[in-house]
Amino acid sequence: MSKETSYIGKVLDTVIKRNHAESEFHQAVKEVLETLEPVIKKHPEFENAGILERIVEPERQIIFRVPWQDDKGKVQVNRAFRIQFNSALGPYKGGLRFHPSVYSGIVKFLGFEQIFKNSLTGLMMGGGKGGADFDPKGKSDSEVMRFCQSFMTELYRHIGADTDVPAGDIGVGGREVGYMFGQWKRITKLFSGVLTGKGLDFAGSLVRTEATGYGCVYFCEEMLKARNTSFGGKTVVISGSGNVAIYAHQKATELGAKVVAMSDSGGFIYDDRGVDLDTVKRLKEVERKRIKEYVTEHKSAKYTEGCLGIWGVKCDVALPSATQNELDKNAAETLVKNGCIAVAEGANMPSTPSAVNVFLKNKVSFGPGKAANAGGVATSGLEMAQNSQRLAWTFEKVDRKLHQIMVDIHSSAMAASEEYGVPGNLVAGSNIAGFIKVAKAMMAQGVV
Ligand code: NDP
Ligand code: 2IT
Repeated sequence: MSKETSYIGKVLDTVIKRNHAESEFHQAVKEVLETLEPVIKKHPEFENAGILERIVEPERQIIFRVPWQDDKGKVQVNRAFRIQFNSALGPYKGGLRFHPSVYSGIVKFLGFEQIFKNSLTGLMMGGGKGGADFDPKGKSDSEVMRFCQSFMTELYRHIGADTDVPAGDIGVGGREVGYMFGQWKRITKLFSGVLTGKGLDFAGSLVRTEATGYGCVYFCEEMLKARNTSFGGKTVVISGSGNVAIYAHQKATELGAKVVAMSDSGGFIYDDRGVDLDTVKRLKEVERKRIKEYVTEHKSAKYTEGCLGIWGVKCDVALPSATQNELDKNAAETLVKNGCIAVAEGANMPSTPSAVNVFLKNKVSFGPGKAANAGGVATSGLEMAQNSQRLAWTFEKVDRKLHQIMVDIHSSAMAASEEYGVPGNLVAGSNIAGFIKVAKAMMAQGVV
């Protein structure tokens, strides 16, 4: 084993020991560190400065109790987290996830990914993430509001427009951000850009709602351009039917593609005439119903129980946009067999490591989440900029900036992949380009 490998190996061992049984965090760290060997070779000063040891250890972790009363008057208790991972490039920035599966391993993996993603955007943002094991599904608006208020009654001590700026993620959308912002404002007497993804009437940014899905498609468009093709006439499969999936569908369709399948945690729909987005938006955004209801309105469409089956639908482009590890090796092999040429991750870490290997080996263009889904947080950064200026930019202006950021991320990841001897490998290229900026900032800021 080379010296570089053993440095990386040692850091990985420590991560596994220190963060016992947090498999998603181990997976995310391993995926990044494995690609950094050529960087450590070129920059031996990083080892002496303990850059890797520091970058895998969150600067601060906050875990707190969230008690709230349900509609029957019964007190419920959830566990909540905010991980302030790395502030080398700016205030901690990253979403909040409300889902029963949330525990420290999930929040840490997401916070770790966020460091490099935020670095790739070129904006002034460090990495953070948070959430709670609260399930908004089946809860009334009042229950969600009481939960959000109790959650913020503790979180407010730790956040601020220049300290830590949360936003949405799974289970946290405009409704939840609104309730949290209201409670934060009430406690602090301030009105500032402490959260992003706010409503358009109270200092939210145009395009933030659409940004992750649009950004993912803009990024994929660059991947397709590099193969001398485009979205025009392509058949697309998108997993999930939440915020990211819906707006990925909208943009891909606008660019001439046909989206034939979407899903939720229950199963997937297939509609060979193209999934009707208005129906999905109404079912998911307004009525908060299950995707299987789609087939009662669209008789020619078919619903299948279980999420994994969606990868069996023949397509040219796949945009996994639901959750981590939702696309495994078998699914990847099926996609390859069916002629899929590009996969761009709308979700965070949706493809398992062996699925990624299948894509890379078979020359499928593969855009990892930390690059392909960076449009959401990038537009959050644009929301912060507008809030600081006390201005609101037009839809066209924000969209143009988002588009340019996605194009730039693609080209810097490509450039890094070439410079470090893995041309075209966007996994390595994104990790390297994101990491180097953070590492250099950490070196310049001393041992902190
Ligand atoms: P939403 O809550 O809006 O939607 C999530 C979608 O994924 C739903 O369709 C949901 O189905 C499905 N899903 C969630 N958990 C599971 C699961 N365990 N198995 C199968 N399906 C599941 O979240 P977003 O669209 O915001 O987030 C989707 C992904 O994108 C996440 O990985 C998130 O981290 C990532 N992301 C989000 C960004 C944003 O700006 N919102 C930015 C960058 C990345 P169901 O309704 O049945 O639960
Ligand atoms: O994973 C992500 O990048 C997000 N959920 C968005 C974070 C943000 O601060 O907008």
